[in-house]
Amino acid sequence: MTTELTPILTKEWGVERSWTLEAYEAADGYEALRKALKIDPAELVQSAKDSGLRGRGGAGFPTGMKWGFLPPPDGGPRYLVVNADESEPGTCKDIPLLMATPQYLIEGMIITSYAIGCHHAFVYLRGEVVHVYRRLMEAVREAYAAGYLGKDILGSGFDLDITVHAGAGAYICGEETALLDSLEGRRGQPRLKPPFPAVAGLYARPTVVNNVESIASVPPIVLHGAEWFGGMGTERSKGFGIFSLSGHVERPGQYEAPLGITLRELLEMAGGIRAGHELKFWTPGGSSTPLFTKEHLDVPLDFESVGAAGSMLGTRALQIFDETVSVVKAVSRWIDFYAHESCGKCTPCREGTYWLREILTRLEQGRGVEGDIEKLDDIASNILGRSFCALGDGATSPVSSGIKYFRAEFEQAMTTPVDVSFPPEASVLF
Ligand code: L3W
Ligand code: SF4
Repeated sequence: MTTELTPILTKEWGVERSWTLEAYEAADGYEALRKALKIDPAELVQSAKDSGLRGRGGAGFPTGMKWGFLPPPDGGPRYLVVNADESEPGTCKDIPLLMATPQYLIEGMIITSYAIGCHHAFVYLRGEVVHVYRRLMEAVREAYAAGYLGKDILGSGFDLDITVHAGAGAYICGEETALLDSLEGRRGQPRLKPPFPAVAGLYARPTVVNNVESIASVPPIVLHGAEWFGGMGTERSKGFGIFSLSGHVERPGQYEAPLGITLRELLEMAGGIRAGHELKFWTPGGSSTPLFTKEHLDVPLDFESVGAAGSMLGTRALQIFDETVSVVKAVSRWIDFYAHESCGKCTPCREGTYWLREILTRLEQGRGVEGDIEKLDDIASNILGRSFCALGDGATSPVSSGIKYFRAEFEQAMTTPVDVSFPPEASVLF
């Protein structure tokens, strides 16, 4: 695996005051916009398609294809909404990106808006991250002052305004249609799809909803070309991505690399598993993706290979756990999260996550009731595929995969409290 073409999005991280417009311009910032404004918008959409860029928010949907789903202009508004509600457990790439180089996102938003014919774009930011909100607001102010936003951008005749909106701290508002409801001032709950946002999104108008990292990837694609981007990664998972490594690694953090890199290679960059310990289990893309074990160290981290190995690439949030962690306890903490964040709209998820939590709580305490493990599996399989949105499906991932790979631990927990069967440092992460 060659990583010599990266880093790209993270290359300026660590540069003094990297978040300022001055620092961004000194590193070729806004060169891509200057180039894009001279290109026909339809050509930019085609170039996004040719690059093979796929959504970086979890689902991996082709970005250029999504832009291409917008119906032809009808004289009314169309919107770009950037999903910056980063909340998937373990995911920590968009927020560091916004803190280090917010202009990357703004430049990407301007180019994307120009390509799709949008004149008012929004960023929906996770509500808890007030420091990021301040940074982004200041970056937007700087971009307006320099003529990159507002009327007649760089003399091109193209106008764009950006509104930054902070949510109120609900995981479900990362689901694109719940996000749109929340942005419209309603309680954030998923909408029935279709219609997809591309047809009827914000204020029932055609809307593109893209993740922060997807849009930040647009300026380098415009600057260096679709072929350059497609030259990295694998045949169907092209380009680079930010992998967030957390947990029991020597140097946790964000590692940017071409898609298709393996955990073994990433661990080499991150100094390995903490000294004296060994890998036990990990998530390839946040807690909504089925767990992997040390058997999966060499699975290429691209959409296809991770899928073929029984999980999902998701947000590339690699949460790493060594042998001191109880799988039952980890799964139980994740289910606490899903039960708390379930929006309550549909029965399988609302009731199912409640019952998963009840059973896992008693297993953690060594108070299992005969048939509990089978019930966990049964509840999970009744949530999966029957929920209104991906949150319900995601909640089943740690449960089903935890039992699949570590059934003996669940059986032990029927009669032995987890804290007795694991050493004290087991609570390092939970
Ligand atoms: C128009 C069609 N548009 C699909 C669009 C759709 C959406 C995108 C992907 O879930 C996953 C989930 C989490 N015409 C279309 C169309 N689209 N068909 O394509 O859609 P979809 O439904 O496949 O996925 P989704 O509902 O967006 C996202 C997983 O990501 N996840 C990540 C969570 C991430 C966070 C975070 O903190 N960043 O919460 C983790 O695994 O489980 O499977 O735009 O409109 N015919
Ligand atoms: Fe709400 Fe869960 Fe149903 Fe999604 S799956 S609509 S979060 S109750």
